[in-house]
Amino acid sequence: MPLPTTPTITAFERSPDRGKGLARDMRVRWALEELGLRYSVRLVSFDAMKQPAHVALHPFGQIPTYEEGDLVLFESGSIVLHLAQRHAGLLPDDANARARAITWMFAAINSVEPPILELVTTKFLEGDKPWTKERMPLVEARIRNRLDQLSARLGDADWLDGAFSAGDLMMIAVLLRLKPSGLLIGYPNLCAYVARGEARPAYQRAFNDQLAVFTDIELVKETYAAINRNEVPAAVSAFDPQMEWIEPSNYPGGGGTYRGHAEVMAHVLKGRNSWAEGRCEVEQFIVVGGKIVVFLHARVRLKDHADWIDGRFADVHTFRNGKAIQMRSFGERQEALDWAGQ
Ligand code: GTB
Repeated sequence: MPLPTTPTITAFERSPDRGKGLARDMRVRWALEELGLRYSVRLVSFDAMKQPAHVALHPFGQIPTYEEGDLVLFESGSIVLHLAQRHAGLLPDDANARARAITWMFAAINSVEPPILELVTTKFLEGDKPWTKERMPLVEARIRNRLDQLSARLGDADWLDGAFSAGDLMMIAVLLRLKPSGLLIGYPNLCAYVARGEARPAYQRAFNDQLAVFTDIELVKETYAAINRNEVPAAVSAFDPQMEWIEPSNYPGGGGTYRGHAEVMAHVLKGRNSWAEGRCEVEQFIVVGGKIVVFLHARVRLKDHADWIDGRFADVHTFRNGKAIQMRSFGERQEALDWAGQ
């Protein structure tokens, strides 16, 4: 029997919200966590999002996308609906209740999110325009109108229609975008509704994972930047003192396992000191659980050599509780992905 495919989603390599969970990959992550599904996250830069390879997945050059075997989806609402329809847990079994839950998903993205997006546009994209001061109260009034209606419908219920569903997931994800504006504060039942969503273990896992991307990726980037600058102590200090650094036997020097800062430092210094010139560039980050797979392109000329070594390989950095505890290199990128569990 073929192994089930681990889906891959895309997310910002560097989210403008610095990992506060406001970008739309968060709702997809949350749904995946609610359903107990494994997934990996390919991180894309703003530049990469506009390149043909990404536009082939997402015609508007945005995140999130969703790949599962041959299936490629974009639009966060459609991805969450796909997941909720294929796996039990986010839509009721009863056909009418199911249709109502899907209606709430559409209501979230079609009736509640648009005025919230207008606010974001007015504030951040058109904030310097002369009409902004006059426009803002109109936009806020349109949001309040929707919040009044939603608050009246929710009343003192926990969720919008019976048990928690994909409809609540989408609605809460949309309402969360209002947090920075303070507009929710006048609606105690909506604030409690959003807080109930945020308290769900699946939400917490999704939130912590997307936040970890922001912090852990910065550490990994700094490791390679420090090696390129020939500042090996800075590169190694990003790791836990009990770290392991593992290279395969087909690596220069025969590979090996190095443990702790001192041993790793000596090994990396030896390698780095053999370079006459060159760089090791990160081409792609893929996050699989607590592991960050880094696709690298090294172009290095060794001392006393005229020719350049030009190779593509992969490192996998393992994090536990925000600490980098292991770095394992692979000559083949697919091997690295397999080892990380993708
Ligand atoms: N309708 C699509 C969907 O629901 O999937 C909309 C997708 C979309 O807007 N994606 C945004 C994007 O890729 C990210 S979520 N933007 C880049 C671009 O268009 O070039 C919007 C977003 C971005 C940042 C924050 N933030 O930092 O707070 C919050 C939300």
